[in-house]
Amino acid sequence: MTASKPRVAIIMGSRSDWPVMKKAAEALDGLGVTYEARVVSAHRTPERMVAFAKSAKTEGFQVIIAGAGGAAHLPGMTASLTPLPVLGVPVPVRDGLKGLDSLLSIVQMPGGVPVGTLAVGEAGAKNAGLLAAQILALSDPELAIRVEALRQAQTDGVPDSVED
Ligand code: RP5
Repeated sequence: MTASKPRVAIIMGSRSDWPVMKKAAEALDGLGVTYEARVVSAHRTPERMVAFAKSAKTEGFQVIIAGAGGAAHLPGMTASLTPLPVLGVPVPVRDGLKGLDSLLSIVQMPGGVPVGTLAVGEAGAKNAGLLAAQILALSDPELAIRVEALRQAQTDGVPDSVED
């Protein structure tokens, strides 16, 4: 958790999702975006999920990143209960279907209740953090400068030769 008021909520169905979901937290840290990470399970703590989703906007969150694996209902259920944008991260579960189950559970939302679904696993979590920052940057010029600088540094860091 960061010190000042969190702008992004990172929620996940289980502590076991954190090794993947911390990539979202790292992306936000890198851009100086405040966040709070919580375990909120659609299946094991449904009332916690409802309470969180219903109060997220009044708590001051502006974007929600929701990661879950297997029968990954957390992003969609959360999106059904809040007007905030929800970014869904499919977490690959070791004993599951390697993330395909998570992906399909999150991406196939009915029309009218959008979840912005990212890639399976760490790349998806990282991109969820970056995308949350880009959303916030629309109304935060200083953050927009940091987002653009990061993208430029990434571009500058790609060599055009295959050898050193
Ligand atoms: C989902 O079940 C969680 O998001 C997690 O990805 C998966 C497995 O959870 P654990 O059994 O590891 O707690 O709800």
